[in-house]
Amino acid sequence: MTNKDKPALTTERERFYEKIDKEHLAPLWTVLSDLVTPEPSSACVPHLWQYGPLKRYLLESGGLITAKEAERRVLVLENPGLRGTSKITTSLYAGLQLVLPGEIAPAHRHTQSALRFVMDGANGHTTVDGEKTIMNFGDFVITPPMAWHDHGNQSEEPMVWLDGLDIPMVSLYDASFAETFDQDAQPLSKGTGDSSARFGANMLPVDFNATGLASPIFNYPYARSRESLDVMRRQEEWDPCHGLKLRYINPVDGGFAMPTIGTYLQLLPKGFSTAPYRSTDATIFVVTEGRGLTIIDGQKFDWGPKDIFVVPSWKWVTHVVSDDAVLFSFSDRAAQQKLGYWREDRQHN
Ligand code: GTQ
Repeated sequence: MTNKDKPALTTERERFYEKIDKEHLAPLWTVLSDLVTPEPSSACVPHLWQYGPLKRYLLESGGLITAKEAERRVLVLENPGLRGTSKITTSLYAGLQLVLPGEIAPAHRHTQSALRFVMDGANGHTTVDGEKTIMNFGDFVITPPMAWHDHGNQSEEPMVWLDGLDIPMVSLYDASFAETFDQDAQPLSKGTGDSSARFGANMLPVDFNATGLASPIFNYPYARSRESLDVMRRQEEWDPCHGLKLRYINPVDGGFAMPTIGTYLQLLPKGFSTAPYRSTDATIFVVTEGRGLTIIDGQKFDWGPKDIFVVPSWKWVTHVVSDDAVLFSFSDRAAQQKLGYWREDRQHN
């Protein structure tokens, strides 16, 4: 489809539109070029949140409301182009969650898939369907659709993590269900580490049959993913657009860890500049280590540890790295690939 001009508005046409409007009808030809665009056209804009102020506001919210009263004490990262919609991109929600020492964010479950990426603190926990996992900096933890989950913090320090959920996708389909559990913390039915023992050692229980689309591993510890990047680095095989980039997988089928959200960890060495890249999956990046800047659609964003930035769909992106950097990222690529929408484009030789 080309970018045609819209048909002119004549008095006669206008009168017709008014007439059919009363019958809940509308002419396609006045809106077609906005509906079916020649390439992605999004209200989502590039943006960066510095971690310092984010954490200060989050701790301040800790003095205003408990995790229990809030159910989830979270500051939502709202894309400046999508204010009032609780979206960081058109299809994704992100927020920073605080659990103070001794608190519990009570058990509930919902259709929406959630990821946690731990930003601050150590030895917090999440319990997912009867199994507790301990959360430390950089750990990537998932909550599959309709899995019971509650969060707690038995450490002495505040726990802060980034939540990423497919809330806008579930809303698009009007498919949301949610329930609360009748106790704050659900009972434990499995030992800590059970899932990673069964599914995280490059083995699967004999006769295992997957029941859902989400990975049966629900904690991907940073220590292990980080070590993989360090060992891979010795080969000096850098992708021009991504440096070294790994995808978190569901070990059952090699697919994405989550049904709708793709998650990644990448290493970019000091002095590296990535070749321009764009893709249809708007992406949220979390700087886990290092410093640099990212140019998104010509706009420059300087970043340091724990800063969070968003790259909209189909905008050219280049990272320029001043100190060895590790970036965690997530997007709706898992959904787009399942639906056959996803595209990418690279500028390099
Ligand atoms: O931890 O279950 O940021 O249900 C938003 C909705 C976190 C959670 C959020 C949620 C959760």
